[in-house]
Amino acid sequence: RVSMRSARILRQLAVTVCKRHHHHHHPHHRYHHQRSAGIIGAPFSKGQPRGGVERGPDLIRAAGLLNKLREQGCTVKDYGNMAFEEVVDDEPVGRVKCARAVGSANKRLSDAVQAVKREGHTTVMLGGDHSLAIGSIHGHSAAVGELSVVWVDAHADINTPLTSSTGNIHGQPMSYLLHELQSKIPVLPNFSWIKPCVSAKDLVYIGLRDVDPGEHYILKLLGVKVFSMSEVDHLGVPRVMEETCDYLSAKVKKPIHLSYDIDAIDPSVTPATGTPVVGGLTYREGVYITEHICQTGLLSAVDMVEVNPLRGRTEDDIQSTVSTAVDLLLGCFGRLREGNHSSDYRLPEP
Ligand SMILES: *[C@@H]1O[C@H](CO)[C@@H](O)[C@H](O)[C@H]1NC(C)=O
Ligand SMILES: *[C@@H]1O[C@H](CO)[C@@H](O)[C@H](O)[C@H]1NC(C)=O
Ligand SMILES: [Mn+2]
Repeated sequence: RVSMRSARILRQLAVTVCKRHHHHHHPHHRYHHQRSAGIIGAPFSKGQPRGGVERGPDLIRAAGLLNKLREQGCTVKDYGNMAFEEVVDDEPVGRVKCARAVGSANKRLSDAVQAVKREGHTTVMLGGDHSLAIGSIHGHSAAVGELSVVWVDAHADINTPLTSSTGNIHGQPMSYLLHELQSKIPVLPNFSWIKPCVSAKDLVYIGLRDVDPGEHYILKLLGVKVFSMSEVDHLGVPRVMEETCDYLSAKVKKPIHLSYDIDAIDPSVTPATGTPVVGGLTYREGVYITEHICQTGLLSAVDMVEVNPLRGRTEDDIQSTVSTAVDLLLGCFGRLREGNHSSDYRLPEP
């Protein structure tokens, strides 16, 4: 088994070789897999009760995401915002709220993600609430096969419709996607298209600090790899990331789906979100996670969810939340905090 460190060195070598090629042969193929972003806006909020989160995609774009990605050498194609079906009479099914709207929206999103993956991009799904991970991960897997999922969040979002105390589907997406939980999922309207596509052993959580009893039971039952904030405190984020990537690539290196909930970051930095929880990741820890995942060369899809301007008390709250979301996405596409210069840079002579 190749350790992540040697994998990284191999990758750096590959990059050097590619750079040489770049001048002579293949100008368009350098870093293609991680340097081409297909942006999908998903202004959807019915997975939870608070309005405002549907404004996430436009705010993140307005903060300059596309230009900043291009400035760092990334090809960007913006597929715009999706339109979702209006569902009337979306009565609760048991405790589950807005099942029809959530099911229908995620079906569309899954189809969109499949199409964008087939065009060769790393998909960037701008939410919207975290129920959208159902369609995003489903579509990603339908296009590329088995995945590793890295879920960065204050919450595990793994309630089943029957363990959930709120009935909000943004707290349940992983339960619909995991093979191991299928016998525990009741029939819901507009959910019949979902085929479970993730194995518990291919899932890693980072940043958990608000886990419901049923969720905690499920995580232990399935033996899911979890780096809660206690592990982050104990090990530090660099070690957490080494262990995450070693764990996920122990056998085969699968494409990585990074599902990033902005509430993973501490609310002192990202307050404009629906369910903030104290004691989160620092800005630097949050960015480090994206840098490390980018360096694996395996990042194939990213979700950035739960940015909600109506939950910020001040303009600064909103600005800090949105610009952090942008920086996390830049980290996913190779931004270097150490700085950067072009290979033909020359110092000016006096
Ligand atoms: C580094 O700088 C060069 C030249 O400005 C640019 O083309 C390249 O994309 C940059 N790389 C990153 C990772 O920012
Ligand atoms: C979702 O449910 C609504 C209402 O029952 C129905 O009109 C619609 O066609 C369904 N959509 C999908 C994609 O299943
Ligand atoms: Mn979440």
